[in-house]
Order: sequence, then structure tokens, then C-alpha cells
Amino acid sequence: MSEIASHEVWTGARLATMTGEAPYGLIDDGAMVVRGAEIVWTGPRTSLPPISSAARVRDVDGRCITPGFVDCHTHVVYAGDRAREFELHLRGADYAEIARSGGGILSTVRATRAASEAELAAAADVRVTAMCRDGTTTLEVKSGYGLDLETELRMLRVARALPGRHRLRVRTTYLGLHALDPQWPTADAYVDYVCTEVLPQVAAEGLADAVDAFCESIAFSAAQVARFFDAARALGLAVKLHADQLTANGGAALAARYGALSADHLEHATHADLEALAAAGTVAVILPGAFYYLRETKVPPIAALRELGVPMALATDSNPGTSPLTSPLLAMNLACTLFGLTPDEALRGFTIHGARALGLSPTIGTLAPGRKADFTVWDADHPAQLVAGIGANPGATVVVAGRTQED
Ligand code: DI6
Ligand code: FE
Repeated sequence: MSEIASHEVWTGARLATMTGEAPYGLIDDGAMVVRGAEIVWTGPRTSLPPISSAARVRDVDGRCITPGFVDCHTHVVYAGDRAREFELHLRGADYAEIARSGGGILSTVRATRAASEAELAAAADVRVTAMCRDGTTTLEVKSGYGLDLETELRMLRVARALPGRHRLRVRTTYLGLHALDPQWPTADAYVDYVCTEVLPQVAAEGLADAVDAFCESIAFSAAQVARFFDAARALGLAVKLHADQLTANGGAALAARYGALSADHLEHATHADLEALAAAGTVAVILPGAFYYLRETKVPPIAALRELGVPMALATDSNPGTSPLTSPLLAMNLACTLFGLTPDEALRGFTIHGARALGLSPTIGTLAPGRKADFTVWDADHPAQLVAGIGANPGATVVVAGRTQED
């Protein structure tokens, strides 16, 4: 191979490439060459091709390098907080009861509608700063706390502007069917409004990469979501779905029928639903934060997903009501302790499969030639250490598009 006219050569690294079948796709004593914003070579240090003398060599002294984390399901843009509801929940009120009595999503809707674009951005900044510190380099952000045209557009604009202040990539999702706005006489009337007035405007302004809905007994039916998905598909938008989280309601089957990028939660999905996901190539997104916070008891069907070969992504579901969680490290630990994922599966969930759940595979999510140079050098010598701690960050140098914070 000819000499690499490169800028950065990372050596002395234990590379968790997340490619192939071997645990973590590990390369001990590895090296990685980065040119500009792209990875151009990875492998054992001893096979490193001749390097130009102009290259900058960075020896990381046995540290482990992972791909940047992809948090593929968050609601990180919102105003207000729901600590009062947490108190009620601990005293025995369940999530559905709180929602029916005007709390829940609607209480965050009231606070978000009242917040200016600058206030919403400032609130999101605090959370996104914490996420970046713990290794997140790509973030999906959903709207859904506005319900009306103006606030939904404001949320999406705030999400789209995050990379101007934080070093990360953002994908935005219009969560059109999240809760029923009480000003509408029926859910169907609200679905009509969303499909004919909000969705076309979101698409016209290019503010969303995908759409999502909350398919649940306390939210929207599979038939209502199908109408929304038809409208989204006609506008060329990808679909994702909150499916079978609290009850079995046909969500995962619907997601599969529409070739969704992902079906998320899945605690109550049936085996037939999972077979449909496998056949459709839809990613299952596992969200242990919400399970933990709501003190649920029905775990998602991990063994069946594994058996059927459905890729499992993992995400924080960062939101004020069911998962006020920003740390991918803690989410990975919870997925292992509560759901029995292996640390290898947890890391794949936040890298290669998270990327796939956003339609960004293979551009990001692994350490391999041709991928974006989004990665983290950890003050840890093995990737399992990142998952074994209870959200403990051992120290991290986060690189996005080939650049560290200091570059
Ligand atoms: N994602 C959601 O959108 C809902 N549950 C979930 O996991 C509720 C979010 C909220 O209560 O604000
Ligand atoms: Fe969610």
C-alpha cells in the first residue's frame, strides 16, 4: 500500500471497532488513521502502512477507542420539569392515571408552549452538554411537546440548531402523534389537523428526517397512526414508532408493515410482531431508562429478538416524564442489569445499531475505513469497563468529524 498522506495516526489503542462477529470487533494494540473528517485505515499497529512524516502521531497508551455513541431516541428539547409527578408516582399513582388527570405529556406541552426559542435552547443545552461529555456524537431529537404547528416547528428548529453550539450530529423526528391536544373534539379530528396542516409544513421547511407516533392505549390507535404514516410516506419521510410499551396494541406489527426504521420499547410485543420486524429489517430500540423510572415489570423480549436476528439499538429516551436520563453509559449498564444484554450488545446498541435505527449506517457507528471519524478515546483499557460502571465516566476525549474539543 502506498504511503498515507495523513494528518492523524492514533496508535497504542485497543480498538472496539464494532464490526464483524468477534466481541466488540476488538483489535488489541491497534492503530487508526484519520484523514480530515474520515477514517481511512484501521488494523493492528504492526500492519500500519508507511506514514508520511507530516502525519501527527497520537499514542494513547493502551486506552480503548469506541465509535462515537449514537443516541437514536430522545426528547431532549422541552421546558419545565415533572419532579412533582415523580413524587406522585412514588406514592402509588401510575403513569396512565397521571396522564388522564392532565399531567404527563400535557404538562410538558404547557411549559414548552410558554417557552421562547432561546429558553428552549438553553434548557436543551444543559442536557446535550451532559450527553456529549459521556460520548454521544450523534443525537436524534423528537418534537412532540408542542402539538400545535407553531410549537412543533419551534422545537424542531431548536433541535436543528444544536450542532451550532455542540460538537455532534443531529437527526430530527417530527413526533406528530404524541398526546391528544384537548382543544380538539376527537382524536381523529386532531389526526386530520396533523396530517393536513402540520406535517406538510414540517416537510416543506425540511425540518424533519423522520416521523414518529405514540401508539398506545393512552395515546393513539394503530389505525390513527397508519393514517399519519400514509401521509408521511407520501412526503418521503421515514417512519419510527413508540410501540407496545405499556400494552400490546399492534404497534410493532404496524411498524413492520410500514418498513419503519425502528420500533421502540416493545415490552409487550408478541412473538408474531417480532417475526414481522425481522422480516421487515426494522431495528428494535431498547429503552431501559423508561422501564426503570416507571418501575415496570415486563421486560422486552430480548431472547426472542436475539434469536430472530433483529438488530437491537439502545437509547436514553431522554424525556421529563418517563426517562430523565442523559447518559449513554448509564443506559448501557441498565440494559445489562435489567434486561440481560451483554456489554457487547449494549455497545453495539449505542453504535452500529443506533446508526441503523436512524438510517445512518454505514456512515457512522463503527471504526472502519470510509466511516466518519466520530470516536471516543476512553481512560479505560477495555470497552466492558464503560458498561460495568453505573454511569461512571472514566474520562473521555471525544472526537467528531476528526476533531477533538481542542482542535
Ligand atoms: N416516550 C414518550 O414519548 C412517552 N413515553 C416514552 O417512552 C412519554 C414521554 C413523557 O411522559 O413526557
Ligand atoms: Fe420516547
